[in-house]
Amino acid sequence: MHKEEMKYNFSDIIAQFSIGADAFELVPFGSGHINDTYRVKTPANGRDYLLQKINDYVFKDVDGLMNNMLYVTNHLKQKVAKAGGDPDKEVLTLIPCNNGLYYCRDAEGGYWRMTTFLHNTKSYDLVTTGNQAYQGGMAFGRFQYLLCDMSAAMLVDTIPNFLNIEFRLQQLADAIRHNAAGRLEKVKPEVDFLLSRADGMRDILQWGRAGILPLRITHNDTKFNNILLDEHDNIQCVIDLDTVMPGYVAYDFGDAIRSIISTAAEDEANLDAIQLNIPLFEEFTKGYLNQTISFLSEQELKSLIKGVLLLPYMQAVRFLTDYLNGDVYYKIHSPNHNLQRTLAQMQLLKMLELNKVKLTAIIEREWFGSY
Ligand code: ADP
Ligand code: GN1
Ligand code: MG
Repeated sequence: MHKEEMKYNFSDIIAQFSIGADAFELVPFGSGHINDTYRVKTPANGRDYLLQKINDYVFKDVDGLMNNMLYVTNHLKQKVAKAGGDPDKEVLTLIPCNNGLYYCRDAEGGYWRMTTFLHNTKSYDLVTTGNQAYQGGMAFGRFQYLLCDMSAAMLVDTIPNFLNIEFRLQQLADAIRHNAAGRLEKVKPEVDFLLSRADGMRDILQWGRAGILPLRITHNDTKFNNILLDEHDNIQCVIDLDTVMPGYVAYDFGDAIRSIISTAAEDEANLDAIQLNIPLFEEFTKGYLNQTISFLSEQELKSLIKGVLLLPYMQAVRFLTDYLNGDVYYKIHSPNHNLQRTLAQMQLLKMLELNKVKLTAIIEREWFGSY
């Protein structure tokens, strides 16, 4: 465990959750950029749990966030049970605290929550097989399907304007103006590249405002490692529900493709290694449409390709903004990590732009094939 983590009194924190176990073993877990995650093993009752310190710099309304998570998991559990599935395995289960809530505070005011640990599952940072991609499409498509009858009014925006590109561009403009970390000179070409594309990236937002696209409940962080697959690489559970809130389906489609179509990691330093794996795109699209064809409108279908270009673009804007601000948002593992991430996302965007016609044709073919 890092020195930084030694400062938490884990015994006191874990004692606040109703798990009936004193002795535990704690292992830092996962590769997320936002929360701190630990696997808690409790030899006494033989169960494992997942403990998370919620990043309250990123999520200002933890109470609202946890209410969302409870509504969403309850709704999903009911639907999964109705369909004959196993809600304990296919949906996250929150552990209540002694205070009657589903989160507790530590002595420093930090926020913690716990879920059951789902055994024999895997999450992948990089997709390698067609089946994984297909299962990913099924997982996020089914997630949207199961929530499409839940009222969006039930949920708060856990991060206001989270995937609003105009807001993200405004944040970039502010970061450029303040130049807080003194890094602006170094990233002029990247700033120019991103600003030159800004106008073409507003379509989804404009279609939404014009009522052409419906606001649905979406996941909004559909990186492939936010799905747990079982030991046979079949979908088991969609995780990381912090950003589930009203959104457009193209956001989920585009962000998932961002992590599925690239042959390299999100922060790959060797830009030549970032190529498109189009067969994986095809498989994801098949799985996604298999689950969503019954409720998507034609206009939503047309928006999917826009999401494919928008999400890597928005991610580059967000990474560059954080780089200019001095790395205050995402966890970084090297001094220029946010810049490296920006460059990788820009490279991915260039490859996607070159292949836009081909990718659009695949979506349309799979759409008509699904009827
Ligand atoms: P972050 O917001 O930091 O990305 P996640 O909620 O995605 O946090 O969790 C981080 C990682 O922990 C996931 O990528 C996954 O590997 C693992 N994980 C999360 N929840 C569970 C669970 N209930 N059971 C098993 N593993 C889990
Ligand atoms: C963050 O928590 P994690 O690593 O799943 C971020 C996403 C980004 C992603 C980029 C709340 O997700 O929006 O797409 O990093 N989550 C938040 O890897 O900002
Ligand atoms: Mg995650």
